[in-house]
Amino acid sequence: MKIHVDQLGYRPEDAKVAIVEGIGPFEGTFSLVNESDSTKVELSLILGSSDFYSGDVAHRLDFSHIKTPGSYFIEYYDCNPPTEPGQETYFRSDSFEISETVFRKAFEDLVHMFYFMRCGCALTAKYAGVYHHAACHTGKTLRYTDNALLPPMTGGWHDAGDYGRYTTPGAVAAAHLLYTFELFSDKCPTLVIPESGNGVPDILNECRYELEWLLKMQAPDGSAYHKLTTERFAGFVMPEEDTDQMILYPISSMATADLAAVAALASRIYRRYDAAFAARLSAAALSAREFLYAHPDLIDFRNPPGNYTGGYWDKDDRDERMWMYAELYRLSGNARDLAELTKLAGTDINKTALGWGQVGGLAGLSVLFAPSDTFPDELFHIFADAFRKRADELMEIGSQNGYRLAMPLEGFVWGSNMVVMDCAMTLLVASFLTGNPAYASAAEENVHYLLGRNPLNRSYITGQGAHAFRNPHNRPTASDDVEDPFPGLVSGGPSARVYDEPAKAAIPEGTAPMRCHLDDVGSFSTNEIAIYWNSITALVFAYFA
Ligand code: 9MR
Ligand code: ZN
Repeated sequence: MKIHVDQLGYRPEDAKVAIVEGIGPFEGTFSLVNESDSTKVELSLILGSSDFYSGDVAHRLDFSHIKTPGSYFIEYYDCNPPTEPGQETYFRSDSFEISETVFRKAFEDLVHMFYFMRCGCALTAKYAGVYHHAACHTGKTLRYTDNALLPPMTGGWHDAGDYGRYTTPGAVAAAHLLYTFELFSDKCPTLVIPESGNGVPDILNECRYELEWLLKMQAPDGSAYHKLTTERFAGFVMPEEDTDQMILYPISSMATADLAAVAALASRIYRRYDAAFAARLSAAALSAREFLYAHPDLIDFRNPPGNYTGGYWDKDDRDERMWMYAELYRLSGNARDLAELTKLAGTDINKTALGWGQVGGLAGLSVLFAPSDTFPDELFHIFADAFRKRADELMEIGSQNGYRLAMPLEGFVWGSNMVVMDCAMTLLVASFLTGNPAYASAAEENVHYLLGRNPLNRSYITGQGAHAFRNPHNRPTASDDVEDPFPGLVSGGPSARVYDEPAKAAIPEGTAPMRCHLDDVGSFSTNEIAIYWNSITALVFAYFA
């Protein structure tokens, strides 16, 4: 028997559920124990049934009525004497807090993480502490298409556990953070980064580091190169020791549209802090759009022979274009952008997804949170209906799920935690649209899942909770001399199909999806980190912080 809780805890006014995993019978007593004064409140078990996602028989303890801030845990005394030697009769959960600010530090760490991902500059001890390292990836750039040797294209964030820099996921990660700022500016943390104190909110200082690099990824004709990486992934070395040739791979229409969209979004946000930067962003957005006007067909990207870094292959660029038209219309009010947006929104493209490959939901955020006279009502309703419909499906799934996870089974792919957070954000948008707090409450259940209320009793954010994962597939973590990974890293999460050797060896075929995770540095398909997994998590956590 195990008692799973959110290892950070719960906010006083919110629903509070712990999950009890086990077959029973449960003839003993469950209590919520206040750690400061050892007072106990008895809790009654709500029996559940067997749950396919986890393979568990999962029950619930609901202590939503307890609202007093403090440290707590849940315990269980079995009233029957042990029937065999060594049999346990006492169980307890991890400790957790009830506090209004229980998620604030996690949110800060999730945003601070991007500083540690910076490429092309030294991370000094002043800002990076024990995780300091020398400047990396400062060599010249070889352009794939013509073998031209170009000046170094430094800057931006490393994508993930590898040291590649890729335009589409980079643009999406920056966009998540920019929308975080737009929607929750009052919650965005002050960080300790080199730019701190310059009068610009730190989340924007951090985003600018990526945006400056993204601008370098634009070709003179307005198109955007798909990625800048070495031919193959580096070994497990520190970034400054990865000195292989950086190659600028060909353009794609996805990269071009994403760059246009994020540049337009950024231009509107930075305008009041730095007009010149906003103008550069706006010019980049407009020229990328011109390029795509002239090239209406998909410009695909596949790794050329001999290249083995991430592909970020995406066979459909309509969602990227839809997002671009939404942001460009907000930037320039151009009638053609509205017409193109309306046309695409009328098709069956996914309008709620917020990941690197499907960005229809980013178009949704752009439309739904615009000043009310920006877009025609009809268009607003197309996106609003899509979010509401999807949120209703997710609510239903969450209410059936043993661990209250509002995510369909298909979500257990490589990077499932991104899907967990994507679903949470869909629910938050529905809550905003309808004023119905039940959606936000369902979204929070996904936060609890991420923070340890899951069958593995594992917090999927480093440094947060009693049993946070510790061995990310992340090159600096594996090659520095520091025991702990830096805080605020989100693990990719369980994947129903695993692709790496350690996970294949450790996770038997047929294991329930929620249990297909291995906290091992070699498990790139379940335990890597990535900027766009962190950024979507930051967006959701901002709401609860
Ligand atoms: O996040 C990506 C995931 O959705 C894909 O299934 C997977 C395989 O193509 O690739 C993931 O992205 C990786 C990228 O290709 C290279 N850098 C590390 C990324 C995270 O694992
Ligand atoms: Zn680097």
